[in-house]
Parts: sequence; structure tokens; C-alpha cells
Amino acid sequence: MSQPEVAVIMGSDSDLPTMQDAIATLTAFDLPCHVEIISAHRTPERMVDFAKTAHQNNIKVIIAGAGGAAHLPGMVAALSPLPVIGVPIKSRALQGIDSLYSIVQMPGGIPVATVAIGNAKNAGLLAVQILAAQRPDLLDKVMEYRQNLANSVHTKQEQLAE
Ligand code: RP5
Repeated sequence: MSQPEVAVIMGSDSDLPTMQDAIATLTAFDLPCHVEIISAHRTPERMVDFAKTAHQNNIKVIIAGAGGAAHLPGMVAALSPLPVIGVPIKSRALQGIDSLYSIVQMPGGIPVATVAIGNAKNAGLLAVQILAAQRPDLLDKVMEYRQNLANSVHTKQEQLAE
């Protein structure tokens, strides 16, 4: 298998059930990924090491999931020149509103592309599309995926009309 170009990181192993959707999406497009638990507050040095070196390790896109005071995606974005996609994890106390606001409200200068609460699937798809911009084979797969989405709607509409 080729070297991973996408890293999927998360603040806790409790985020893994949500983040599996990103991993599954990348796998469906035959993209291997590097998966790592990195906490911005429990393992800050590990986060700094990862973020500062990811671009030297063949990584092109970072997907970062975190919940609560979810500073992992923003901190990694501040330390890395790579595009970062943030996944707000649904938290127990505030159902992920806290995670969403923490990730999406980045001040100007350091962007984090933020998906909906718990929507790691879209994070995976966005990473695929970022890579596909420079890979015609992957672009074809994205278009085929979109066509299948449209077909499933047409099929449901036909069933409704029967
Ligand atoms: C964050 O705190 C993690 O991203 C996780 O969503 C949340 C709770 O972590 P655990 O207490 O489940 O380890 O750092």
C-alpha cells in the first residue's frame, strides 16, 4: 500500500467511533490514512511534534476530531502549513455545540475547514476532493460517487411514483 497522504487524528479514543466514518470513507476511495490519538491538552508535545512534521512525512491533508473545548484542530492548523479539516465531536454536556464553536470560530489567518457535528464522513470526502484536484483518477472516482448519489435519489423517486 502507498504511503498515507491523509492523517486522521483525534483528541481521545472516545472520539474513534465518530472518526471511523472518515477512515471508512478514505478506505472506500483506496486512500490509506495515518490514524493517531493526539490530545492538545494531555499530550501537547506530541501534538506539536506531529503538526510541525506532518508535511515532511508525505501528509497532504489533516483531519482532526475533538470534543468539548476542542482546540486540537486549531492548534494543529496554527503549527502546520497543511489544510486542516475539523470534526466537532458530539459532547455529553452540550451535544457538540461547544466542540463546533471551538473549531469553527477560528480568527482570520489560520483556517480550519469545519464539518457539521459528528460528520466525519464529510471530512473524509473533503480530504478526498482536496487530493483529487491534482489526481485525475481520484477525480473520476469523486464524480462516480456523486453520480451514484444522484442515482439513489432517482431510484427513490421512481419507487415513490409507483
Ligand atoms: C477531548 O475531550 C476529546 O476530543 C474528547 O472528545 C473529549 C472527551 O475525552 P475523554 O474524556 O472521552 O477522553 O479532548
